[in-house]
Amino acid sequence: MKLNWSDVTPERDYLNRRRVLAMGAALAAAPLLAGPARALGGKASAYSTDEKPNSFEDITNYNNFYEFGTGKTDPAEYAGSLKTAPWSIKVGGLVDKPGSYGVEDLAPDAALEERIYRLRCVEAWSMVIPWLGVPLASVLNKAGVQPGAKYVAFQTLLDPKQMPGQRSAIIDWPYREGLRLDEAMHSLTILATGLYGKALPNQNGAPIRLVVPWKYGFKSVKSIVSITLTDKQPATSWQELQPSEYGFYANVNPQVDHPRWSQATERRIGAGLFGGRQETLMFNGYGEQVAGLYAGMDLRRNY
Ligand SMILES: Nc1nc2c(c(=O)[nH]1)N[C@H]1C(S)=C(S)[C@@H](COP(=O)(O)O)O[C@H]1N2
Ligand SMILES: [Mo]
Repeated sequence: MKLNWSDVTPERDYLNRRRVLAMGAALAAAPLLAGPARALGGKASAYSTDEKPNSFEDITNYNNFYEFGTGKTDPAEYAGSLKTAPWSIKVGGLVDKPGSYGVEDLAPDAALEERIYRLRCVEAWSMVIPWLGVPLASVLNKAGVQPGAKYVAFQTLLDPKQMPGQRSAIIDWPYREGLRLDEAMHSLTILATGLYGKALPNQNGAPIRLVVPWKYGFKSVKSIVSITLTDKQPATSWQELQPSEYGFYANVNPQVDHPRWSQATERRIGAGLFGGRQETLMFNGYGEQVAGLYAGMDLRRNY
């Protein structure tokens, strides 16, 4: 089976020829996702930005994945040994059909969509990443959300043998995150299983991770093993660690500074030494789609 880059890059010419050739080699070496490429059918998603995506090299070599170390290049160096197949995700709590699901059950290849999203880390750097994924809503609807459910809680794998970072108590492992149900059901919220047209590299949260583009990156929990519907706001790792710095909502907001640095601007990875900083946008530029979720809420208090 051979896939051309043009097959997975509908109407987009964001890569130079050298990169296309490099990707061709990468595609030949990695498990292919022919389904999604065809499913894209030459149409770019209405949800995608037309900003230039970061290079595959940047996206896979500058990461936050504390399970493999706190350095930006640690995940690329150490996450390779994570065993991502077989992998099951426990869906439970207030759902009609609780159970253990395979990645393929939750995000079938044929259902994958490309979403080119900005990612804004709370540390004030950013990237543009072409994800492949399915709306989280499609997964929750399959499980059958019960009327009492108000929040969704997520957990990363806990396995210090495979995840050496978990042998240090930086975080109360496993990494836990959560969303309000309406945030989880929003069409921008996806579970990603790939990027740049192929399976997710381990350092980016293989085999399946959350992507919530209007929130700081730490909300987008990697290598998920459980999804639980609850009636109470779940405890989350960063909020638990330092509640004065990391809130439950963590919406990107240039007007609310981190106690130790400004959030008004950001450094786009790959922009080069003289690329300068760019202004951070409210809700990371997704305000038109998501501001309504927070109508009447004090975003300074609910940071
Ligand atoms: N399990 C887990 N998920 C995680 C993290 C982590 O350390 N562990 N880091 C978060 C942070 S701070 C960011 S910015 C994004 C980075 O995603 P990327 O490395 O794919 O760009 O992942 C988030 N998800
Ligand atoms: Mo982050």
